[in-house]
Amino acid sequence: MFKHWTRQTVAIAAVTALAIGLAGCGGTTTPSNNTTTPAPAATNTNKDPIKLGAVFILTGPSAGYGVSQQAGLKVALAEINAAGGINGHQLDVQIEDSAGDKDKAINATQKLIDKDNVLAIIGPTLSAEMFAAGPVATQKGVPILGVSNTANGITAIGNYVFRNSLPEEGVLPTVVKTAKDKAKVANAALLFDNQDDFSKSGGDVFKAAMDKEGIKIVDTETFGTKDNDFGAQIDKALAAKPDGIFISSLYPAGSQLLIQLRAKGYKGPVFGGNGFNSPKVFEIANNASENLTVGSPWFSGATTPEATKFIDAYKKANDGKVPDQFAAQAYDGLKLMAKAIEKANTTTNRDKVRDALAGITDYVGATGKFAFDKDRNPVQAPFVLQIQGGKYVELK
Ligand code: 1QQ
Repeated sequence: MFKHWTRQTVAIAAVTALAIGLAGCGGTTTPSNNTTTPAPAATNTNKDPIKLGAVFILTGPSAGYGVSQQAGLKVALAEINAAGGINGHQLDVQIEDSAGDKDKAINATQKLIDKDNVLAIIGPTLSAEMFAAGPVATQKGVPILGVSNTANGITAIGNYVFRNSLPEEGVLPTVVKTAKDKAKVANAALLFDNQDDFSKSGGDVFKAAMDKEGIKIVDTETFGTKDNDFGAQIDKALAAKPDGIFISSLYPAGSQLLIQLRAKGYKGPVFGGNGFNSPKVFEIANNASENLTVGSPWFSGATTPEATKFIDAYKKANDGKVPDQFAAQAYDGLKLMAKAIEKANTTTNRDKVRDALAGITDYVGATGKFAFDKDRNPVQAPFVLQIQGGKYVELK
């Protein structure tokens, strides 16, 4: 079962883990600066670069997620290389486009392993893609680190599968509690995409959390990933007179659903899952996204030194754009992988990298204090955020 942490308990646990980690191994950190273009190797230029792969959605309707991931990863890559690389080796990341397609995710993973001979892989973007590509990496013994997969069961794919993205199981219960305690929701409608693994899993997690909190689900509706007319589902949901609506969906369908929900006159609160943690939501849904409440381990108003450093570097490299959760998790993901490779002190041994990654319990990244649990899932606590004026604002 996923532990329900608050940001405070995580802070204490991580500080304890840090103390133990430092006592045990001397603790290494990757020095870095704000440079966003790769610098030449600081010292030993004749060392071969270390090659990693990444699989992100860079085209198609859900590209907003992957384009942010690529931008976040590139900020981390520039920092790592500007600081001299990993044990004197520059880092090279081959990025492949999965387009949100399971087969393309499998092909990209196979290509990265068989042709590019990468040491490890970051991604793919969707849980559905990881369920397809994760077994390939596992079978070939290549560590694969999801930086945005939040469905239940991701790391159960196999021993080489990791994620630094907080599962919905660790986020949505906090959102549901907020719905009950602050928005006084007692009767809810639940709408989710039942074709996409993440969205479906989020629907299950929402339901379990509402059952636990005693929120009555007065209607449940499903839809497809590519649907764009939600009239029938909205009519049925509103007929049940819910005082709160919960949605688990990727942003293309989710944003249209928000627009149509408000167009049909629904004025009550709406709560969403991880798919809504993209600025694409207010780009597409505009005013209809106002007051949408979500949960996330990333808050772009975070003021820790690590978050501030990342936000500044990201803005510098991306025309002043504020990084979203997907950028932050990809940035932290590459830093975690670099730290594991440094500790494993190898350029070729994937098993050593896997073991070093599994041993990370004392990391502090842009998204805060971080540890892998024994099942290679992250230990982190979420913020509850609300879209206000086209921005995510923390709800305290
Ligand atoms: C998943 C998700 C999506 C929202 C990632 C983009 O959380 O597929 O697991």
